[in-house]
Formats: sequence, C-alpha cells, structure tokens
Amino acid sequence: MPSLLKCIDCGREYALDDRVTACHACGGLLDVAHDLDALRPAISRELFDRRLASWNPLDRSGVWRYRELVRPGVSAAQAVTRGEGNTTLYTAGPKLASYAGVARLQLKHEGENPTGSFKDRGMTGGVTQARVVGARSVICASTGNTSASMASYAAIAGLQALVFFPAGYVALGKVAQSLAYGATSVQVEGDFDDTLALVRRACDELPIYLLNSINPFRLEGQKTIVIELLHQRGWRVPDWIVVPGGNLGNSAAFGKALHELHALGLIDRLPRLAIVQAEGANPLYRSYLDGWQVRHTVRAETLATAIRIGNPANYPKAVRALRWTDGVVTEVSDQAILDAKAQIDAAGIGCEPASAATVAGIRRLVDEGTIGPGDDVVAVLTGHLLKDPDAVMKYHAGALPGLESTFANAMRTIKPSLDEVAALLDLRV
Ligand code: AN7
Repeated sequence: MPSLLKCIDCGREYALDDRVTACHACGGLLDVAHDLDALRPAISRELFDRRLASWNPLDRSGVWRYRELVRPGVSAAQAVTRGEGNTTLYTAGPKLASYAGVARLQLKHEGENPTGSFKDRGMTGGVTQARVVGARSVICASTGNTSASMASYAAIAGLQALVFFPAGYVALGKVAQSLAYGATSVQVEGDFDDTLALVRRACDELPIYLLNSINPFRLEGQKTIVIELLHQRGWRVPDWIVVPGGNLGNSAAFGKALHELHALGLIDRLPRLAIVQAEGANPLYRSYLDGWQVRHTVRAETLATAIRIGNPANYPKAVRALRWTDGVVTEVSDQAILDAKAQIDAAGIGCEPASAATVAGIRRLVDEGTIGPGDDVVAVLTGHLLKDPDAVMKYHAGALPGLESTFANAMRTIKPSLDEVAALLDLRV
C-alpha cells in the first residue's frame, strides 16, 4: 500500500498528493502514514551508509537520504533541496557537560542548516509538496525561522512566499533573511497565535498553500533530525533526546520518527523525549502537570522569541510523542535560558536563545533526579547564534532589564599601547 495522508482524530484518509493540510471532515491534524511492512525490506542501515558516498543530490541531502521515510517515490526533479541537514553532532567538552550536569552530552546543531535553523529540513519537504500539488503561493505565520526558511525554498522553487510575523517580536537576523530572499513580508498586530489563526483562515478562503508545521510534509522532513543523529551514532540509542517546545512540530516529528524506526527494526529501543518550554510560554508543561486533563493556552512572553507561542498547533501529536517515548516536559526561566546560551556560545558552538532552553532544561531535570548524571543525552540546538544578535549584545553588555548577565564577556577599549595589550593576557587566567 502506498503512503497516504490520514487524520489522527477521525482516521479519514486522503491521497498523498491531495492539497489538504488539515482534515476536511473534523479539522484534525494529518499524518503522512507509511506502510511500514512494505518499507521494511526496502530500507537498511547499509542503504543509508551507501548514500553517504554518493553525489546524487537526493543522497547528499540529510533529509532525502532517508527519503523512503519522508516521501517515498520522490524524484530528484521534484525535490526542492539545498543539501539541508548533514549537521554536526558535537560532543560537549567537560565544562559544558558539567554545567548541564551530565557526563555524556552531545549537541546536534540544526543551526548549521542552509538558512540557519532546523526549519530547512521541514521546508524541503513542504515546498517539494507545494510543487507536487501545483501551488503558486505559499504562506506561513512565523516567529522568524520558518519564514526565513520558507522564503529561501520558495525563491528556489519559483513560488510566491507570503510571511506573516507577530509585530515587534521577531529577531533581527530572521526578518533580514525574509526580506532578502524576496518574500512578501507582513507584520501582524498581534502575537504568533493570532497570526497563525489569521493565516489558517486565509488558506481556507484563498488559493494559498499552508507551510506551517500543521502541514504534515514539514514534519516528515523534521523527522530526519532524529534519524540522522541516530545514523551518526551508529544507531546507538541515547537515553534522552532533549528539544525546545514552541509550536511542537519537532516534538511531534521526533516521536513519529522514533516510533517508525523502532517498528522498522532500525533501533532496538526508544530514547526518552524531554521537551523544554520557556516559563512564560509553557502551555504544554501546564497540561503535562495536569495529567493531560486540560489543553492549556497562555498569552506567551519570553525573550526566546522563537518559542513565544501560547497555543501550540501540534499539541495532540506532541502528547502522542510523549506517550510513545515515556517522555517528560519541563520549563525554564529566561535567566536560565540566557545563562545556558552563554555557556553553549563560550564552548565555541553557539546557538540562539530558544535552542539553549535544552541545556537549561537538562540542568533542571538532573537537579530534580529525572535525568541521571550518568545518562547519555543528546540536545538539539535548533537555531544559529547569529539569528538573534540583539540578545547576544545586550547580554554581554549587561543591558537586559531584570536579568543578570551571569557570564558576561564585556567589550573592552584600550589605547594603542603594547602595555595594554600585555595586560590583556592575564585576563583569562
Ligand atoms: C530556533 O519559526 O515557530 O516546537 O515560526 O525557531 O517545532 O515549533 C519557530 C520555532 C525552537 C520551536 N527553536 O520549535 C517559527 C517557529 C527555534 C525555533 C522552535 C522554533 P517547534
């Protein structure tokens, strides 16, 4: 049986090349449902290894290398790819690992994607599908990274890109990218949740194709973060995979990836998923504490603007992912996020604030005894350091109101004198 689209609530099915992005019958989220029994003989660890030595553009992409698990049957002519993925899996040095509180910490740096965030993995899936269904215009609501990625991939595919931002709350690097890649860029007087609601209404009424992570082809691409990191580890499963939670697309995608890899026999057990939210944008954490009795929403507020989201669209799929993986949810303060970021940055790796919620979250979960100090932990860094230069400069200048710049590295000014240079040598010891 070929892969198809299937509503996770009512089970209604649609053909894979249907233009639908949410169930027409009940409004539920759609899965790209693969026939795992049919796929099992077609894929193997050796197949993925072989593709690492190939120059075929599909094999070179860290998404399409795993195409049987993303969109079976995709052709090189159809795929809109920038060779995304192939991101480094860093092993944290002793200083960063001890800050996090675990001996074994790896960081999968999704900020190394072509537009500087994990969104490129989803967007190659989504924009490829936009071409398959014959879309001319694509749209997203975005806290910034989705828009940067969609603007780039739409430009490559020759589609009109419409990006809608919550006015005033998008980091500088991300706005700059959307304008530069030629997207029609709009600020909406509202927050992300208002903006996404508007965009969804527009897609119901107008001939525009939705590329938020409600679109199931986005999530199929984002699954490859987990697939690639396991491939990099020789399919050795860590104890924990830790990810920030905003609209919960990654959380949803990771759960589906792990569930499928396990069913296909590529991994022999499941890691536990830990989702970390900002304290001021913590609807999933609230529902987790309530034992999933209530689907909470909040008016979101955090300096980590990427995850300033109060009504996450992928909530049901994230809950499913947590059930599949015996997962946990936690929350961290902006202070903890920025201090963890300073540690990741000073380790020479670097990331944007939302990504650093992972290390702050690990620290908290170790403190609470949920993660053991001897556990094998992989954190996913979702965005590049340069996405939010304002946050970096203000932190190191001690200029963030109400927050301590615990690990500030202040700019110094000297006279052009050798003595003053010599004096600098002592500053680091
Ligand atoms: C760096 O770009 O929602 O929980 O519109 O940019 O999968 O939504 C960005 C989200 C984490 C949260 N880290 O991921 C957008 C947007 C970074 C991000 C998240 C985002 P999800």
